[in-house]
Amino acid sequence: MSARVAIILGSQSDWDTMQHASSTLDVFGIEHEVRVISAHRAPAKLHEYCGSARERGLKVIIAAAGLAAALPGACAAITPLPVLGVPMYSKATGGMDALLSMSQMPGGVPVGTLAIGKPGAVNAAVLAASILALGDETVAAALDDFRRRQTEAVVNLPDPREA
Ligand code: RP5
Repeated sequence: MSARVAIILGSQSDWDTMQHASSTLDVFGIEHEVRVISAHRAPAKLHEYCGSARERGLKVIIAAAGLAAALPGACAAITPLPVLGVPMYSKATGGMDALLSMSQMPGGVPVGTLAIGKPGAVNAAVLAASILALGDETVAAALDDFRRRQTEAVVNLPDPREA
C-alpha cells in the first residue's frame, strides 16, 4: 500500500527525534515515507515533493525542523494537505525559535504545531492517526486501542513509594 503520511525532515540530524513519530505511526499500522528535504537548502526539491503529494495519495504531512524552521510553513504554502509541524530542540533557544517559526503562520496558511522535541514527534503521529481515523475504521480501532492502553498504564500505576 502506498504511503498515507509523509515525515519530512529539515536535516538528517532531526531523525534522532523524529524516529519517534515513525515508530508511533507503526503502532497504528500507518504506511509512511520519510524524506530529508530542507526548505532552505533544497527549495526546488521541496516544491516538487509537496506539489505532487496529494495526487500521490498522501493525506497528512508531518514536517520537522529546527532553528529558523521554515519547512512546515513552506509545505503548507505548497500543498492543501494538513501539515503538522514539529519544532526541534536547539541549544541556543531550547527550540523556541522553531516553535515560533511554525506557530506564527499568517492567516490562511496553517501549520498545526506540536510540542518541541519527542513529545511533539509522538503527538504529530497520534494526530495524523486521528485525522486518518475519520475515514478509516482500522486506524480508528488502533487509535481507540492505543488510548485505552495508555489510560490503563496510568490507572494501574502502583503507589510511587512502593515502586
Ligand atoms: C534545520 O536546521 C534542520 O531542521 C535542523 O534542525 C537544523 C540543523 O541542521 P543541520 O545543520 O544539522 O543539518 O534546518
